[in-house]
Amino acid sequence: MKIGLIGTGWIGEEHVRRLSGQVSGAEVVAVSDIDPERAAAVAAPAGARVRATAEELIADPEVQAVVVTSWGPAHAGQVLACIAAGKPVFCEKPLTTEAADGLRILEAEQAHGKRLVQVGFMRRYDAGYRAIKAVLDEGGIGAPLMAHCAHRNPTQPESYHSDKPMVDTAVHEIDVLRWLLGEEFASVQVVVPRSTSKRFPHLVDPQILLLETESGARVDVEVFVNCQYGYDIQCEVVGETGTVRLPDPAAPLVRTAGRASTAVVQDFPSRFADAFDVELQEWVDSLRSGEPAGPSAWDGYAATVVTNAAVEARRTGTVVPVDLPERPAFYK
Ligand code: NAD
Ligand code: ISE
Repeated sequence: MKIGLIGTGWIGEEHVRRLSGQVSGAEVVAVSDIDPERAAAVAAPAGARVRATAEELIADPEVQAVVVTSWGPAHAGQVLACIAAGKPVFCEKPLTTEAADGLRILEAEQAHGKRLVQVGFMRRYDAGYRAIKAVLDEGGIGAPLMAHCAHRNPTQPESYHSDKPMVDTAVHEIDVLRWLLGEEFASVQVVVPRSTSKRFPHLVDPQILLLETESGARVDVEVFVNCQYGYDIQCEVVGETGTVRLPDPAAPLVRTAGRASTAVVQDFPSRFADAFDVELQEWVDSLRSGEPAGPSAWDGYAATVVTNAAVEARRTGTVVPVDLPERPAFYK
């Protein structure tokens, strides 16, 4: 599968490296970025061409499928251009920053008649989350009633602002809990504890999302992006007859100097490295045998509707309904 990639920033470079190395059956033949020097630096080790614009890359006859790793606000136009060209597109999260743009993608893909879009919600490919999904699907803890989640980053740069905990960070829990519980969210509220002193002054941190699903299950997500001590992802689902908890990454227990300790992972590239590998391999495999099978444009749209509602909930201090239209039969 000959791939073109748009947006050669941090994750774009990681995905070029993966697609040129670990992932079998894939080759990156072209890249593009609004920063041509950056594009050239990422293209060189992969032996890829640099295309001057995203439009030129999508139109390149050698490019069979596209990866979009540009900034969130650029995703919608680039994904729509891929659909117009009839080319499969893997788009990093978020699919769109505005829900209205997500609707345009759903309409365009349905008009095309078959799935082209996959969204980069890589937690669905993490071994621990997949094990939780298997327990839930086989009824191992009965009907799920609650989930308690924490999403902690050690620090964030100054550019990270107070909507980002929802739009950039908790979007992962929003997607993975929709997938684990097999239903949509109906409402969201944001509760704000005292802020940490270890943050840029403009940022509200931590924040707690309180979500309710259509059937009345409750999910709480603590988003704490300046926790200092590491990159820590926690998830426990409580059902009628038991609970299931996301395992921490395997790490040796060290006993020395009167203490027993295990290291905490420091960043998301290490925590989810295997999930990123599996995600891109399964995407390439699905394209070679048909159409993408991972998180769909509907999943990307639904997540954005929830994050948009969460932003409003924090700003207004109210419980905000998640205004989701009926899921089209195309995405069932
Ligand atoms: P980044 O800022 O390092 O890179 C973004 C790149 O896109 C930059 O090189 C920029 O020049 C380029 N760009 C911006 N607008 C463009 C346009 N219109 N056309 C072409 N190139 C354009 O950011 P990043 O950390 O690599 O994040 C990129 C995307 O990946 C974001 O949507 C982010 O949310 C997502 N991401 C996902 C995960 C995950 O865990 N799945 C992790 C990190 C980032
Ligand atoms: C980043 O964009 C990611 O997607 C990471 O998975 C998340 O943990 C981090 O908070 C985001 O900024």
